[in-house]
Amino acid sequence: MLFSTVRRNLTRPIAPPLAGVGALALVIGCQVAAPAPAAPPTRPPASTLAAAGRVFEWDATDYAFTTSDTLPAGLVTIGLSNHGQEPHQGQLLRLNDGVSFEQFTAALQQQGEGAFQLASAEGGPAAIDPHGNQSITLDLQPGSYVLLCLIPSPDGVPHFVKGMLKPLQVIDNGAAAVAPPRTQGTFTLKDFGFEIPDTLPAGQATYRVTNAGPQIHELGIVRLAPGKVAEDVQAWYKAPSGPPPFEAVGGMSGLSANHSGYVTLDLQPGSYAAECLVPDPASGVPHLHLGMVKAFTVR
Ligand SMILES: [Cu+2]
Repeated sequence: MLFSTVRRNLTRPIAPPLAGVGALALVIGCQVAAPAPAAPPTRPPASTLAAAGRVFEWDATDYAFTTSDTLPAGLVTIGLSNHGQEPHQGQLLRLNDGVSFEQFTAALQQQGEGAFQLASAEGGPAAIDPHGNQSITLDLQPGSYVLLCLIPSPDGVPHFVKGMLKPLQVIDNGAAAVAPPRTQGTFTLKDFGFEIPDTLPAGQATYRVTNAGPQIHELGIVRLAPGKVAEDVQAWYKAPSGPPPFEAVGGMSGLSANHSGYVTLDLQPGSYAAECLVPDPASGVPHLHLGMVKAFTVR
């Protein structure tokens, strides 16, 4: 009963064997985007934050996280490497003041993502396929946090039920603030769409990701298989059969409205899509099917 209850409310209600990104089909050809304005050379957030001891490398396996138990408040960079055989994400939630980890996990078992009302979504590395890695940078407030992976296995059971759920404490250690990473632009998430350029440059670049709300949104990034378009991704989530027509390459996990973070991408040339699999609370329909899928080209 626990599993079925959770599944009914899951982010990925159709329990695809893999999580990734969706993509809408308005792939109106390859729009020739204006060349990116002469942007300053990318400076990954790690360089600034590493000197301040604010870079953390975490590991995901089937089905556990290896992480530090605490994080310093303020800007931190978190890299998540997937050593498993299934895709994994790291979703950070900050528990509302007065809510305990036990209260949250009890609610999670009973209500699935309905439990998110006891917390705020603070981002994290989005779904990455095996052998992948994603780094994000967040400005964390002190408090009690939960790290979890919402992706379901092929058996439909979400990874947080299988062990990918752990408490973390974010502690104000009085350290001096560090400068935020330099970015090459901002991606905006909203009900229901992505404001992302049609073309992004290949190679490493850092972008600010902000959620204009009002619902929780994520930025999942998938690389489309040869010949596949965004509609193929949507269709696969509606009726998953066979391997997905894409590879999950990261992005930013769920952010509550008016929350922001930084995602550092290192994309190869190709066809991609951004997707949001967070369900609409009223209908349970993933945002992917409500307009939150956008194809883009990396060149
Ligand atoms: Cu969304």
